[in-house]
Amino acid sequence: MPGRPHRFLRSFRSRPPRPRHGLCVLLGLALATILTGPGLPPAAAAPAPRTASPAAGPGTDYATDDPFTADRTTWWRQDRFGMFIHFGAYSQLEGEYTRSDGTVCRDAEWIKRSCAIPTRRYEDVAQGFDPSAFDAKAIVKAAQDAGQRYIVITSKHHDGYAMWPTRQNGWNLRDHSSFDRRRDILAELKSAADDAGIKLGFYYSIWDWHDPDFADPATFPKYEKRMYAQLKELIDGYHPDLLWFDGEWDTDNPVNRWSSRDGERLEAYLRGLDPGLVINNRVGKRRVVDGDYGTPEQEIPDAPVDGQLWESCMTLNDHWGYARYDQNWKSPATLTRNLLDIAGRGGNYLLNVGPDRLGRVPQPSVDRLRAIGSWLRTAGQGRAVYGAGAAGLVAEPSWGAVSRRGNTLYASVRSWPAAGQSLHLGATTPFRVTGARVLGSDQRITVTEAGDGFDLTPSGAAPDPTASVIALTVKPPASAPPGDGTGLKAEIFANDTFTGPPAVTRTDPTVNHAWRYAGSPDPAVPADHFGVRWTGSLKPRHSETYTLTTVSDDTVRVWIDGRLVIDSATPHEPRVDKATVALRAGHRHTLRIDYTERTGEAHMKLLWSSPSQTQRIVPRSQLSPS
Ligand code: FHN
Repeated sequence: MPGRPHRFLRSFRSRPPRPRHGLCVLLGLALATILTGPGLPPAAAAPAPRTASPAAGPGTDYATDDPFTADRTTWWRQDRFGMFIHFGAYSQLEGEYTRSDGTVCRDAEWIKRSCAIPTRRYEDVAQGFDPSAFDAKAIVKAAQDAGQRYIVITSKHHDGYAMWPTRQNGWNLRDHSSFDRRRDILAELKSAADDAGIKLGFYYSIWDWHDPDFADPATFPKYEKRMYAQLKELIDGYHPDLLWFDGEWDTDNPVNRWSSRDGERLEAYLRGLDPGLVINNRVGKRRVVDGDYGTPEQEIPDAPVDGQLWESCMTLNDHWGYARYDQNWKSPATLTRNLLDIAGRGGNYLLNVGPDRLGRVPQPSVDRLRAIGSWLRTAGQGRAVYGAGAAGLVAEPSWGAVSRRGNTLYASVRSWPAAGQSLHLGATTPFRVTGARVLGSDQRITVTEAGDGFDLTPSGAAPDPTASVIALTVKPPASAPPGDGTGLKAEIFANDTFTGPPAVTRTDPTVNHAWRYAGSPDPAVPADHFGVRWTGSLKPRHSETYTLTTVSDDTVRVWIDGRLVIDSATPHEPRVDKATVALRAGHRHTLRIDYTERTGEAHMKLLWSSPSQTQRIVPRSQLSPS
């Protein structure tokens, strides 16, 4: 019986749980109780069959912009640091449950499942839930004090308990608790966040342990209908800036059959409701083609993620939900350094708090968050994070992190050199340093060209034990002016062998397409068995080694100046391929891309990056059809 890995495998919790068999009997019992859940109000009429896709069909392209550069995602890419809040009926138990036989079982937001709490018993627990001390203004202030510029709160976790007065069932904070029925904590949080200029997102679990219609394929459409309706309630009622999906992975108890096709349909529905939404990749199957960004959990990628924006989510201790016994708090220095590592690799940091049963954020959490905020507010050190991103121009050093914001590199030094010693910074492309200063100190920094880069020699001690920031003003290598390109010539074949004349010939401004299951490049072209040949030239702005990245399903081959640089011709699921090519600023390099869709999903994106250029879809201005 699959489930979340056992405690000693806890570190794997951050990955979708894998089937496990040791808990079969126990969880089998839990399954029996889950399926005999509370009497629910009559379900809404059965929805359209799951295969229907509201907006799909040949000629549909779900890629509407490039998340790396879109106005829609600008706030998210600039803010960098957010607060995650895990708060729900499980919080009432504060991480501990005493079974009828007197044994004590511990977990947080998974406690119902981990401790096999009978549904009726869990419902009684929820009935006693009364987070009367929930103070939205205090929580928003804690986020502000931390320097967190967006908040994501669990609106519904796996236990299915809604934290707003949903009309889809009675399993929610308004209708099934001891809480003041006049209050709505999501509305309170939305109001406080708006007043503070902080963006608000909702976490929503697809996987639902409580809804009896979830587990059975025959009744899942009823659950799905309620899920769509709940999400519409959240969007219409609270206007969130972001939706953070979870519970999308294959698992049992109850069986979770969520598919990439389900995710395609849900994402299209949500973007139809609000085109401005930012949505994570767990709306689908946590892949590079799902949503706007990837979601590594309890870990930090060691470099910018290929093909997708990303956000690392992490706990302050060892639990997402509140667990009163868990005092294994990460230090403020570790947390601040995590944030700096993440910003230097172009990611976001979503750091979690778990309020207790009364709705109070634990003081150790508040203290750590405040310490991070204090570092960010000191001597303008926050400029190393907010609006900053991957440094590109330099290799990540062993002594700290380096982020870039405009023509300033922020070297956040954890291991300050001894007096007279230097820090080496390896350059990945030639550039000049025209200024250097230590934030929060008037000491001098001597910058000397050395080997593959520069030696930085401070004249004084580290001003900050957590990390001291050396701001380097740089003059990047000369670049060509923005191009006046119009895009690439696209020959679209109604077959996947490029046979005969193309069905459609046009100019595509970029190669940024998500046709998914039912879409295709043109209404005249079927959703399966088609091919696209893009030809023309690309004109880089920098004379550097570029990384060309494709995100493709089913096959792709790329030629630059007649040389095959990506050959991914075996049909595949959505995948990333890369090539490094030396390009010359202002020079037209010939480009050809042969892409085919066989059956199933269809995706094709061409991105690039270089030391001077962070990752993005190759822009129209740099592409020409000849
Ligand atoms: O199972 C959940 C877990 O409870 C928690 O919500 C994390 C944080 O996003 N996500 C899932 C585990 O990947």
